[in-house]
Amino acid sequence: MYQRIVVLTGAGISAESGLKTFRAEDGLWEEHRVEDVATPEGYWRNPDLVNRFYNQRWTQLKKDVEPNPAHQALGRLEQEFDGELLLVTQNIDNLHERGGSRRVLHMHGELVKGRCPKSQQTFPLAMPFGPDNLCTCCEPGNVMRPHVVWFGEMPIGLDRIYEALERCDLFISIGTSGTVYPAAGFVEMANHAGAHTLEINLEPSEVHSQFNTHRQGRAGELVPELVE
Ligand code: BJW
Repeated sequence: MYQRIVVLTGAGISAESGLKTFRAEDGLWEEHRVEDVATPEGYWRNPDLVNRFYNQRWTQLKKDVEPNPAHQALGRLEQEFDGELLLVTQNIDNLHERGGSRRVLHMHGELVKGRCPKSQQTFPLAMPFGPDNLCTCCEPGNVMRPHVVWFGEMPIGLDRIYEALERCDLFISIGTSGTVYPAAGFVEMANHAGAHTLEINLEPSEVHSQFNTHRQGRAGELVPELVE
C-alpha cells in the first residue's frame, strides 16, 4: 500500500463546519473586490477594511465553528498511518488542529496569528487586528498585519512541500477549486513523481483532468469513507 502521502485541503473541507468558501456565489469575496482584501497593496491602501474582514472571520472561528467529520478523519489518519504523511492546507482556520491533526502546514498562513511587518515574526492573536495590536519584537511596536499570504506573496513552506511531492506515492486534494497557484500545480508534480492522484470535491476543479481518480461530493462524507 501507500507509504508517502501528501494531502492538500482547501476551503471546501471547512464548508460543512459553516465557514464560507471564496468563490461560491455567497462566498467570502461576494461583498469585496479581491484586489482590496487579498493583496498587500489592498491592505496598505485600506488596513481598516482588511482588518475588519479578518477580525470577522477570527470572531466566527472562535465562537461557533467546530471541525467536521472530514477534519476528524484526517486527524485519525495521521495517528494511525505508519508511513510519511504531509497535510498541507490552504486554509487559515485551525479546524485541522482541532480535528486531531498535529502536524499541519498552513501554506497561506493562520488566522489565529498576527505578523510584524518589519521583522516578519509571528504572534498568537490575543486581540483583534487594529492600531492597538502591536508586535513586541520591535521598540516601538509595529501594528501587526494578518499572518496570511495574499496574491503576489510567497506561500509558506514550499521547499518542504515540493520535497514531499517529489517523493509521494499518493496525492489527495480535498475541497479546492484548483484556481490558485502554486497549490493548483501540486497535482502535476505528484503525477510527475509517479504518485496516484485523487481529487475529492463537490464539483470538478479547474485541474480535475490531471487527477487519476475523482470522488465528487461532500468532503464530510467522502473523506471518512476513504480513511476507514
Ligand atoms: C466542497 C465542499 C464540500 C465546497 N466538500 N468540496 C498564472 C499562473 C500561475 C500563477 C499565477 C498566474 N497568475 C498569477 C499567479 C499567481 C497567483 C495566482 O495563482 N493567481 C491565480 C488567480 C491565477 N498566486 C499567488 O500570488 C501566490 N503566490 C505566488 O505565486 O508566489 C510566487 C511563486 C512563484 C513561484 C513558485 C511559487 C510561488 C499566493 C496565493 C495566495 C492566495 N491567498 C488566498 C487568501 C489567503 C488568506 C485568506 O484566507 O483570506 O488563499 S486567495 C484564496 O484562494 C485563499 C485560498 O487558500 C485560495 C484557494 O481557494 P480554495 O481553497 O480553492 O477555495 P475556493 O472557494 O476557490 O474553492 C472551494 C472548493 O470547494 C470549490 O471547488 C467547491 O466546489 C468545493 N466545495 N463545499 C467538498 N462540502
